[in-house]
Amino acid sequence: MTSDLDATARDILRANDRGGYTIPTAGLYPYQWNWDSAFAAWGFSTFDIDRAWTELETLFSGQWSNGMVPHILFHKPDPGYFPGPEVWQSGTTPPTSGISQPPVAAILARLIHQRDPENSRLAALYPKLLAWHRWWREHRCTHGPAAVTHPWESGRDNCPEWDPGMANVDGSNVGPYTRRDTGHVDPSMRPKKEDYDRYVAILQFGRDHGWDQKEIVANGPFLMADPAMTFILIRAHRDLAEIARTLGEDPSEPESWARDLEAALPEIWNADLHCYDARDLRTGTFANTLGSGAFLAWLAGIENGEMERRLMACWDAVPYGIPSSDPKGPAFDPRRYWRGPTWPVVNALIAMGFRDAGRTAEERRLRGETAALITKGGFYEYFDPTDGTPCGGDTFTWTAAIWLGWAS
Ligand code: 2M8
Repeated sequence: MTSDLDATARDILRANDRGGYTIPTAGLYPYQWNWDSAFAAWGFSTFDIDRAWTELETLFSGQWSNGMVPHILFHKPDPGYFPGPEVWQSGTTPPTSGISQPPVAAILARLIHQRDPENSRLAALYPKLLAWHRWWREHRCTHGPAAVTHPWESGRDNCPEWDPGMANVDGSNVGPYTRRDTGHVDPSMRPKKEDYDRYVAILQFGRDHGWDQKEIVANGPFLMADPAMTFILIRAHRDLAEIARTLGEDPSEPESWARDLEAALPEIWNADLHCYDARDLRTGTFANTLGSGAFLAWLAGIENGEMERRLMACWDAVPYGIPSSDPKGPAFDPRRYWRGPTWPVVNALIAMGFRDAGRTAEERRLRGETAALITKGGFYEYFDPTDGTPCGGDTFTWTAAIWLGWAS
């Protein structure tokens, strides 16, 4: 059984390979996405190490001169996705989006290197990773914790954490546009029209200001501190420092960036919610909602008893995986994208934290629940955590990749 699924997962990665980069799934997502691609590289590393490094190299071929690695690389035009390169207008080669995505590449490059002790390809990537991490430090960590300037930058597009920031975005003047996502999958599982109007409005602000990072952070329509991004960055900075040591480079910069983010954690501790919470940096208000981002504390090695009791109660409320929002909270919607479903890719990151904290029982439980979803439902994008129903896109790259790298 397992070996059949291993073969299917490898076939999915090969079928989604467009020559040097992998698309998340045909139709719905026809381009190279940033964190999907880093997971794809991890999956490839289990059977084709050369292809794994190539995936990361192609991802960094889209790096901007300011160090940012964009969230989408538009290698070849495809009318099946909105918003495409003509909307973002990056002015770069290849054309890209104008925002970034969770920087998991250093975390996964370190795991890939453990399978391939030869240093040359990691050494070539290292300065590019360092430049990207410096971009995060200079343009997204100016308020202390890591911030996102667009819900798409977080990777958890319509999660309830973004509701207070989105409420202040005016989406009424964006002009006509045609969504493509709702033609590929069930619209009831996707963000709503009012969400898309605001996504487009935030995009238009950045584009109309020539993607000037200082202007976007100072005056853009959306700026929220993100616990998930903060925890991922802490872990990624530390892993980058380890990579530096392996290569004989100086690890002190990424080490100090990780320490500074740790020192900023009290700013996103919501004492009423008993866990880390997103915070609107324009108004100072907390989202007051428990999401899967809070669980990534373990990925950064952050623990406390109060948080643990709260998070475990949230997990215990569903049979399958970590839900993307609290099943007992008012926003919970078990099949609507990031407002309740469980995502194998986030489970894999949380499990890395459990493993490193020596929490083998929790790691085993999360692996078992995630494997059960895939075994019963297939390699879908995400799943209903209350009954395991597969949702979103099928033959999904990062689900196949985490199967090979972790869940199998
Ligand atoms: C989803 O996001 C894109 C926009 O970036 C979309 O809905 O069009 C998110 O799940 C994101 O995390 C993911 O990287 C992307 C591709 O799988 O899809």
